[in-house]
Amino acid sequence: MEYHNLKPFPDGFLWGASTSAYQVEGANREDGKGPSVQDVKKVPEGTSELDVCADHYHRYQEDIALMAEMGFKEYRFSIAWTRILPQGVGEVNPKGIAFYSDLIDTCLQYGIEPFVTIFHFDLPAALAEKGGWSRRESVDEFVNYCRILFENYGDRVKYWLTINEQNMLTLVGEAIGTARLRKDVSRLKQLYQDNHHMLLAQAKVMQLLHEMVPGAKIGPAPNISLVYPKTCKPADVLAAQNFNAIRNWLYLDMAVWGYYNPLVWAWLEENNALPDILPGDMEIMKAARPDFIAFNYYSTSTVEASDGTEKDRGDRFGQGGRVGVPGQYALTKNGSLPLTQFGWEIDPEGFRATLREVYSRYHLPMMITENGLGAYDRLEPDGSVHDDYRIAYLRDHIAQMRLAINDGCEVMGYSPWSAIDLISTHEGMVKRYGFIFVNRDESDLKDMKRYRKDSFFWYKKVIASKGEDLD
Ligand code: BGP
Repeated sequence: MEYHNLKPFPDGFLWGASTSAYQVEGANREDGKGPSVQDVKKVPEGTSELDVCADHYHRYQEDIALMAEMGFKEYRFSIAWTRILPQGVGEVNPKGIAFYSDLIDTCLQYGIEPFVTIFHFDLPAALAEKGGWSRRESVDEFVNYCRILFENYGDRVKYWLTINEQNMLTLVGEAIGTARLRKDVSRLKQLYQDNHHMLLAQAKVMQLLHEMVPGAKIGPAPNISLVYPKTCKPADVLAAQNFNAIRNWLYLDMAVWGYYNPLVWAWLEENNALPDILPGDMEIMKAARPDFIAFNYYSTSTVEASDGTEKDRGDRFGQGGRVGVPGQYALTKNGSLPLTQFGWEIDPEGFRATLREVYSRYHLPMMITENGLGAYDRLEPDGSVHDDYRIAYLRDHIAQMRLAINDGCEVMGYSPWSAIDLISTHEGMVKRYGFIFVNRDESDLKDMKRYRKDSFFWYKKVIASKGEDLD
């Protein structure tokens, strides 16, 4: 669809950006914080440890002042479960409560809405030791943690996100350092049992927030991107439907409607991997409803029909996938899309297509909680950083988002990844995403000084013009 007169971004559109605790804060052994699975995992060879990161824990005031200078209307950050409850359950850590309380107040002083992710890949190590999400008790442990958050911050935080990228935790949990595989059940059965517990925990928490803080809003935050068929051969189209169901719709069908996606159900059944569901679980899922759908989008995926020989070799194929699933789909390169310096496909039109598809399936307002470009940025002697490639990526995605709004999609806000440089999930400090450059490298912490990249000034202009001026 083409438009001659574009509608503007809606009033109150939430422009901002995102981070997550274990990637940005550092101070991972300070002030009573307990270890999370991220703190105890072995970081990929040659990449930075997660003990200092961007040192946001000590410098958040300076960082939020810079976000305010860009004109942010919201800041999406995550709360580290192990700052609040060092062992995941039990004793509450007052210093952890105070830290996020101060961070929230700092945002509010600048008129920035805190957009809080409750859980972003950093399960308490103490709970992981016991079996993490594979245990039924994990549901109540998560609800207990959330109750503490709602009691302490519910008076100030209007927007909550349950679980960051639950679909990636299920699809590539090993790559994120979160999945712990048991010996007594198949890999598939365990992953989808864990997934069932997370879905149930999410449903309970959405209801809990609505009871405890009337008016507050909550939603899931999976990584959603449309899956294309490689060709128009019907077998490729069926393969794309399979992966769309496994990668995307399972999570949103459950969060919004409270039922298991039938294609995924049939696949799990065929493989003796159906999760154990207790009486009452499905009623809880059905009764809960999110206020919006948040999702992270980096690029689309492309698949073709499986020839039945794909093997799970444990390596990633782009974001959110391995080689494929025999009998379901085979991942393949798109072939018509440019790549980032780190080999990720770039597909702004796919962003519009994804927004259209999600909205037509679920009819809920959408919040974009991640989108961005990881690159090797260079700090010039005069303190500038010329990241025109990032500006181009963001500009093209914002333009497509505006077209999607004109297509009738309801979009609440845009919170790209990341507000400030931080440690990448897999590729260390050298893979930078931020508007703000942090002067450190993989192992040398240098002076950690903050510098405004070219994208900082550009995004400031975008926000000031309410998305009209993208040049
Ligand atoms: C998302 C995660 C983020 C972030 C981002 C970029 O999947 O929610 O935590 O890491 O991807 O990925 P990477 O750091 O691997 O480049």
